[in-house]
Amino acid sequence: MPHTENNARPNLLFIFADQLGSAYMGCYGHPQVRTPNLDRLAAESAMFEKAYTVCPLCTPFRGTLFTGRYPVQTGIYTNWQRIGDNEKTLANCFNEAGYSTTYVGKWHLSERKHTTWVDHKDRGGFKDFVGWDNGHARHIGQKYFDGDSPEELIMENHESDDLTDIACERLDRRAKEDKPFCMFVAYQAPHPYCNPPEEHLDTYRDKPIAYRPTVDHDTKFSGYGNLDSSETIGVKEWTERYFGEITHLDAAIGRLLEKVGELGLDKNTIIVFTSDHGDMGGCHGRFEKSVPNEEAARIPLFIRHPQITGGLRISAPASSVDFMPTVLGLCNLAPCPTTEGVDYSALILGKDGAPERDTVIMQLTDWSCIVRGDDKLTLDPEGEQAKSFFRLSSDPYEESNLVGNPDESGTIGELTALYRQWLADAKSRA
Ligand SMILES: [Ca+2]
Repeated sequence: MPHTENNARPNLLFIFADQLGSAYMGCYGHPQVRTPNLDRLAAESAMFEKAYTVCPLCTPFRGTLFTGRYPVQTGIYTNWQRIGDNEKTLANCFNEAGYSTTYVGKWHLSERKHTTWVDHKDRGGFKDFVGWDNGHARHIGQKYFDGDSPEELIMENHESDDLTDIACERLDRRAKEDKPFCMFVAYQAPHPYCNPPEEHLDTYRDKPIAYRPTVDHDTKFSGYGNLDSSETIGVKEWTERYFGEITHLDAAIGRLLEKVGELGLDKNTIIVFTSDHGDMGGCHGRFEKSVPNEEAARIPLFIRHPQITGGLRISAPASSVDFMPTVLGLCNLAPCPTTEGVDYSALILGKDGAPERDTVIMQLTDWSCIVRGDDKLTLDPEGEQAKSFFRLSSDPYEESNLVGNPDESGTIGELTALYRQWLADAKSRA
């Protein structure tokens, strides 16, 4: 019997992008980037208006996603680290509850620095695994590995298309099984260097671009995805390619969502869409991530639940540390005692007295950040020195650093104390 009936054990399809900031999506207000399929999914979902990654970098994001714990607790602060053997993972919880667990796509959560087979011990507990560890290849000719075979396979087409085919084939398999599934699909798009098909590049090429106001047009991009080290591209070409890659990703995800409907899985499948972090896109003179700026730190987050009709907008802030407790809650699984985040399932389902977080914490090796409402304070990792303070309500593009402004010293002191208390508590639970 296919597991499509509405019951207490819904399926989970968790789709996430790599380097897609919410600032670059139609449903989050971008005036130009076309994301019609994701916009539709957002309109049918509980959409978080303000979601932050816990850490704007691949591996630490993934370390938190699959443990529900902060970098200071997992020790995963940088790329090329693995989940510790003593951590209880999201897939462990779903396996114990009788779900099948499937991972499709880019993993990037081990100590290997090249595109390789992912060893069983590094798979975070996922039982069916098709993907690869790390590796960027201009999205064309991506290597991957299927299941238990170390045989190297190559994606013949654009990776977003072939990955969607693989995910659809896995959905076919899961739909025939007599148990619920937990399936993650991790796209590498729109991680630069972007290489979208011509039709999507043409949507933006040589058109007037709606840049964010802080873009520095002299910024140069280099170094990723087989670009020669001497080769650089400017903001205009970078942006055309990035926007095209996002629109192509949107089309691919549209196809995946269609498959869910064709198989009749939409009646009992929770669908999550998010990303690990964003990209600066030339703002303040830089590309890439690893900084607390909104362009890099704010991520899309929407969750379509069979019980949500007509969509829901959630203004409470969310962090990627909340993802694990929230999906466990939505699937009616027991909470995992080691997770740190807020279980937002009650809020998503409109229950009274549902918990919400007041502050969001971000961490990286050389900075930490606390956001409360529209106040955003960045500090050194131990919280001893303020680096920047912005009031996003009046300064959404973070142009006026208020550290040193005597009018703000009270708020900065208060947020610093909150951060230090949080850090002490988090360390005590590490
Ligand atoms: Ca990433």
